[in-house]
Amino acid sequence: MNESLNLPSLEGRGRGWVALNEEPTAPNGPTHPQPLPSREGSEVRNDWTRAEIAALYDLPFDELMFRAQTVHRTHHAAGQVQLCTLLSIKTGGCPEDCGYCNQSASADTELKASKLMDVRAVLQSAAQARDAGSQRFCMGAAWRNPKDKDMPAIIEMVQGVRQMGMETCMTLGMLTPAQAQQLAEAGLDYYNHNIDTSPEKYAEVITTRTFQDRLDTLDHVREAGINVCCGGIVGMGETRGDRVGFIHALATLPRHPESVPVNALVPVKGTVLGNMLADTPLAKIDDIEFVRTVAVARITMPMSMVRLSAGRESMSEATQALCFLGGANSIFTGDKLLTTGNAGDDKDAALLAKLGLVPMTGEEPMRVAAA
Ligand code: SAM
Ligand code: DTB
Ligand code: SF4
Repeated sequence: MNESLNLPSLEGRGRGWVALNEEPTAPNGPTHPQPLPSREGSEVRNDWTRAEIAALYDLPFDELMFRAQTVHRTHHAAGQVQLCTLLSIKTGGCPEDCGYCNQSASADTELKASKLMDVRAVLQSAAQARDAGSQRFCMGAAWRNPKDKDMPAIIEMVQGVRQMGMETCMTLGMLTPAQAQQLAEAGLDYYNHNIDTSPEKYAEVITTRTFQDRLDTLDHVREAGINVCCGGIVGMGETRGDRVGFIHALATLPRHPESVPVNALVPVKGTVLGNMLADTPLAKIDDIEFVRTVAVARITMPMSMVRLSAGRESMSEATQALCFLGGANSIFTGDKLLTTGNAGDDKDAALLAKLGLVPMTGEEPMRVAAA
């Protein structure tokens, strides 16, 4: 695969990130104490109550950060951040009506809809991401669900990216059990499918599918043996109670998602929620409330990777630093998410260097535990 596409080799993977850290404190970057033995409050539980989660949110901020760090250091390599890159492989024209999304056909945006990309172009993007130090390549399609005719190309993409030595993630909408099985056989590592918000808020944001539809696809993905990436969005005008309900729904799944993306709404003009936020700027999520959400996710899902996802472009370095302190340990890198802007490699490399954080090298805790 590498030869026919003349793709760069794996040598030098990650160098861009290390090179910018001009004065490393040790040959391999800064050193941090590694995971400590299990501590009280760090055990994995699936029986969280909403009252317990609400009480975590209510903690004094320093206590919340302390608990999140304690849990984090029990299960994760401190100071390491997983780098993932996104690519929109099929953009716009989506029949779903998600109120936050500019790829919905119901949104009044200028986004140009396009067909499924060629496999070759996808693999070229993946090679660039790998050479910029990314560990996982996440491919997203603006579909309600993939059609069976799309599956052969999708499978080639998964196989090609894996051959490059990167982990693969796809987000294609709802899956049938048979499609999940096909993706598992192709070697897909992760499937991203977000519950997005609390069960109560869900129908206010999306009317073309139900919360239960999401859970059904998550079941199909689990049954096929694919790792689950599932999270949601804060800053959609939801209440604290909705954020509690959102974390509760994730933390009481029979098995926690291996990855939990926490997105801050990117308000895009022409979308229902982007317009709402433009009219009522005070509805924007408060930075400290966002950090609290990250920390509560970390405490309630101790072994999951917590990914600081959409919204980082407009987040200060200080807020991002607090998110890392609160237990976030994964980010999307590059200039673009799917269709909207992202912080960009130079800014991120500078931020990680400033904070003494290094790209993750090891395996995720939940996968080690399952092996
Ligand atoms: N169509 C597929 C689906 O909905 O599952 C995959 C792509 S969809 C864009 C993936 C996720 O991106 C959504 O579930 C949502 O959480 C997030 N997302 C989309 N637009 C966003 C926005 N404007 N701000 C923040 N997150 C957003
Ligand atoms: C997730 O939770 N966030 C990513 C990924 N999963 C697919 C997507 C964010 C999309 C932000 C809006 C855009 O760029 O289109
Ligand atoms: Fe379609 Fe996904 Fe956007 Fe919803 S979030 S409109 S399903 S692309």
